[in-house]
Formats: sequence, structure tokens, C-alpha cells
Amino acid sequence: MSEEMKKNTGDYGASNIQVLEGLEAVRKRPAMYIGDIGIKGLHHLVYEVVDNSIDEALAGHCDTIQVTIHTDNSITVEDNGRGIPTDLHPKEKKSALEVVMTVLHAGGKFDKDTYKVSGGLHGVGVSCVNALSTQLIATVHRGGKVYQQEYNIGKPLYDVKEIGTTNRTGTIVHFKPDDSIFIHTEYKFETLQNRMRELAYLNKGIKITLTDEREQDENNENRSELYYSEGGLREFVTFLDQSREPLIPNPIYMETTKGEIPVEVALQYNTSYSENLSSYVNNINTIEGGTHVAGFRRAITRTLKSYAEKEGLTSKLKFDISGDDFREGLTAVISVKVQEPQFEGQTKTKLGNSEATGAVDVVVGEMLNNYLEENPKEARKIVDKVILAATARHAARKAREMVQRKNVMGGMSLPGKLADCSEKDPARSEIFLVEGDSAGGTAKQGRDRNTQAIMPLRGKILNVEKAMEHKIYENEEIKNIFTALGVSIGTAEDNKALNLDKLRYHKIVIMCDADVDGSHITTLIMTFFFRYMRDLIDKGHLYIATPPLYLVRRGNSQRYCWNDIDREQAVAELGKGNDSSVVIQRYKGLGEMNAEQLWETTMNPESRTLRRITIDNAALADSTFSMLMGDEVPPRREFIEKNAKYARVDA
Ligand code: 0RA
Repeated sequence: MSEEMKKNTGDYGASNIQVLEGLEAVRKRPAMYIGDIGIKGLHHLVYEVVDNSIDEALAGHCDTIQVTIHTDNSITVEDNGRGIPTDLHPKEKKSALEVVMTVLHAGGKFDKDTYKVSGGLHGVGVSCVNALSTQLIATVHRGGKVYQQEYNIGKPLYDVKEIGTTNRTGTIVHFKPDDSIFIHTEYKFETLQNRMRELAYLNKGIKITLTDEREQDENNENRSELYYSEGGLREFVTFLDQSREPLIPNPIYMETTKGEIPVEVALQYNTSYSENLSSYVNNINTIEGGTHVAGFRRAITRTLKSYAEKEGLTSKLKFDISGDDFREGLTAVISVKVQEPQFEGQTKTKLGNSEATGAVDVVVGEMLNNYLEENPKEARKIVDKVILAATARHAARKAREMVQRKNVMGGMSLPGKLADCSEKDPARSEIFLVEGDSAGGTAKQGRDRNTQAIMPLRGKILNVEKAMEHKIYENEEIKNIFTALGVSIGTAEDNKALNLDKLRYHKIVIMCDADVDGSHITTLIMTFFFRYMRDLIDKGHLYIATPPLYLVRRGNSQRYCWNDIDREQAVAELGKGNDSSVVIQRYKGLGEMNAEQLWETTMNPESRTLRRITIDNAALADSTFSMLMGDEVPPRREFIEKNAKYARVDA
């Protein structure tokens, strides 16, 4: 403890030393508390602070939360709640505000009335944010007065002080993440936007605004968006399905509390063939599902099945309807609040509390049953779709078995189009999926044949978003991808799990032209992987190559450029003193590069940039893919360039 600290905060007792040790632990192992110290962890700080305000709102004391990104990438979160108490904390003998800000897990503990169910994934509290910030200022409006305390890496700079009077209440937390801890310190509007939007849907009635002071529009106004949902999850489902065609007019919706567990569910059927299920526990996205999801599935299957049987709609079927058939074209969001959630699974996003299964099962069962009874026309549409799914599943199984048989019996007969690498260790092998035979040819000449395999893909591969499953497995290009990668799928109806044991390459790189068609094809291929080989993405095997957009030349000097800013810089530098004779070549296709250029710019592991595809938010990725693959033709190129929600720059 420094002399200065003693001076500033007066008498230091045992509890102070514990506080410092606690915050020291956070700074020593930040990843243990906030997940990582990369872009995710950086954004996590905001979520952590916002979660406290959400709790205050859920307790019924707050309806407005404002989040601001400042020009220096510091953040302010402001709410109109009761304000964090500032009176002396009896045990700690200091202001409650200071305790909340400096003691790990101190959150709302001393307020027993607060129904604390929100909280970040790690639920670590605002003191962690404080420990990881070079500056944090907490301002509280409460009881007619304004109080303030400021901290540096979690340590108070002075005791809580009164700085004025006020006629409102609320809490304002302003913090600047410590750039000696975080690898990235630049906030992404889109990332915060996705979370704030999600929170607004999950907690109807709360107004959340997000303002970015780094970006102004033509009127010199900061970029600012309001997220507010009156309808809660039914609006969330409609949002997720915005580019799909609904099967019934409105989502089926229910909100109630069952055995102390608040349950909110909305579901809609659409004309697509994929399932899009998102689940939340205490506002946390349970990516791995868990007991609440199990309850949901059970209820859907049981209720629809008994309705269909009761109505005599299944009597002519020669095979059983399986659980999967009830889920085709189903978009649903489930949100439960659990007092003491048990999180399990690899990423701790799987709910373990067994009581959630029954609660969700009962709620969904009743809601769906009522709906079916009251809406026979819609009920019939849903059941018809289920029966169609069951019929198609039958055909798909046959088709899958065909692919499988060829893979297994053919003794690894690789596709003729594949130019394999000589390396046999998958960890050191990569495969490039290249758009078009001609670019494929160039890539074959340019590659390192020891470690790089090339597989040209002809034309547009099937749009998996629009095709039924059996069609997918009948598609030549898709069969080739399965065989080349050495990936198989279980043929048993209850086990369509991907088998990656024989995966032949640990890096799978999509390489397409840098034009509109190319990005469309990239998206098609990504969608295919997302729908049918999701595990490959989750395990980090899928990448996008980034060919340059320009070559700037003057005499013997040349420079490749990946964007317009680079290009202007290159033109300025190469043209120095003499602005003539600088030539800019725009690469539209891979085919415009020779083998050497392609190697140098796009394939050479020493100099290329690969983007790894990651899925941060499956529901959003899913609706994004649907949007991209739907009938409208949005600016796909821009979408991919902005390396949207799911692509991340990799070495
Ligand atoms: C505990 C008790 C009370 C308020 C809060 C916590 C509180 C915490 C945060 C964090 C961000 N915004 C917040 N708003 C409120 C109030 C207890 C009372 O007034 O009786």
C-alpha cells in the first residue's frame, strides 16, 4: 500500500487490505473473471455494468438506461434507478457505494429485497470493471444529493463526497478500460448494439439507448439508437425471423411464473427447414441449452403429437414422427429467471437446474395446447408442416446413407477435383475451397503442395437455406466437400452428429473473388458450414482468405492494398515527388492474379491474413444467414467486408 493511498483514504483496516488483495487478483488473472482480455472481455465490462442497471429495472425501480461510447473509448452507463446507497455500510465501515465498487461480488448483496437474477456470464460485479479500469467515476443521485467517488485500477482516490444537489435519482458509472490489460481497447458499436437490443427484447419495457460519440452523421449528431420492446420475446422472434416467411400470423407467446421460476416463451413456425432456438437464463444466452431447453422440446413434441393424433392427421403415416420433425422451421426464444443457476458445459452456458425442465414443459405445454385448440386453421398448418418434415426426413436418411456408403466403402476415394497436399498430419494441413476452375488452377500452381490442398468448387453451390435436407446430400459439390474433408455424419435418426475424428485438414479456407458474386459464394459456403458442419466452426477450423483489392505500381516498386485507405497511402508514397506513372490495378477476381501473386498475397502463411469464422451469437448469425440467403439481394460484399458479427481477424 502506498503512502499516498493511506493519505487519501484515511485509516486502513483489515477489510481494506482484503479489498486490495481481491482487486489485485482480478488484475493478475483478468481472464478468470471476465472471460478473456480480448475484444470479448472488453465488451464484457460494459455488460457487467449494464446488468446492474437491468437488475435495478427488474426490481421495478428503473426504466431507462443510457450507454455512451466516448471518443477515447471510455464508457458511461447511466440509469434512473434508486441510486446505489451511499450511507455507511455497517460491516465494512465505509460507504455502501465504495463497497459495491471495490469488493468482489458485493453487487446487491446488502439489499435483500432485490431480486438479483441478471448478471453477466461470470456474474462478477462492477468491482471487476473497476479493477480493470485506469479511471472509474461513480456518481449517484439519491435523497436530493449528488455523491461521487473516483478510482484508479479499483483504488478509491478519495472518500465518497457530496458534490451537489439534485431532484432525480440514479447511478452513473463512467470507466476507461486499462489498455495495459486489454489487447483491444476499441469498442464496436455493432457488438454493443446486438447485446443492448437483445437485453431490450429480454426485458420488455426498459428503454436502452446506445450513443457513439466517435461517429457523427451529416447533421453532426452522434450516432444513437434506442432499443425498446413492449412485446418482449414475441417481438424478438419476429425480429429474428424478419427475412423468413411466417407460417402463422403471429408468434405464439406466453409469460408466467411456474414454481418460482418466471418463464417467457415465444415461438413461430416459418416456411424454412431449419430450427432457430435461443435460450436465456437470467439474460445470459445459454448457447449449450440445458434443462430449460429440454423442457421446451419435450412439450413441443408431446403437445403437437397428441394434437395431430387426436385430429387423426397421422393415421396414414407409415413411419414415426421424430422430435426433429417438430422443429423444422421453428424459431423460438425461451427466457427463464432462476434464483441460483447452475451453469455447466464447456463454456458454462448450459443450465443444470432440473426444476427448470418441468417449469418450461408445463408452461409451453399449456400455452401450445390452448393455441392449437383455439386456432384450428393455424394448428393444421403446423401439423402439415411436421408431417412433411417427417416424410422428407425419410428421403434424407436414404440420401445420407448414400453419401456415407461412398465415403466408407470407397476406401477414401477422394474427389477427382481435389489436389491434395502431401502432408498427412491434419494439424499441419490446410484446404482451400476455391471458387471456379480457373482460379482453382492458379491456386494449384501457387500453393505449397506440402501442406496446402486445393479444391475448386464449380458454379454456385446449392443454397442450403432454401433446399431440403435430402437435396443437400444429393448435391455433387457438397458430397465432394464431405469426402475431401473426411467428415461424416451419423445416419441414425437420433444421431446426426458430425464426426470430425477423420478430419483431414485443420484449416479450411474459403477463397473467393473479391466481387459481389464472390462474396455471395463465400456466404453460401459459410451458410452450408453453419447449417451442416457447425462443429467445424465452433472448433475454429473455418477461415476466409482475404485477397487484395488493388495493386499499386510505379516502375519496379509495387504494393498490394486491401482497402481504399491503404491504396491512397500507397499512391501517395510511391508517387512521391512525381505523381505521374503510378498505376492502380483493381483485382476483381482471383483469376486476375498469377500464381505467384496469389501465393504472396493470399496463401503464403507468412504474409497472408486469414479471417477465422466465429459465431458469437448463434441466433443472430442464423437470422443473418437467412437474410443473406433470402430472396432480397442485400449488399453482401459490404456485409462480409465489415466482417460482421461472426468473422474475426486471425493471424
Ligand atoms: C443496492 C441497493 C439499492 C440500489 C442498488 C443496489 C443499485 C445498484 C446499481 C448499480 C447500477 N445501478 C444501480 N442502481 C441501484 C437501493 C436500496 C434502497 O434504495 O433501498
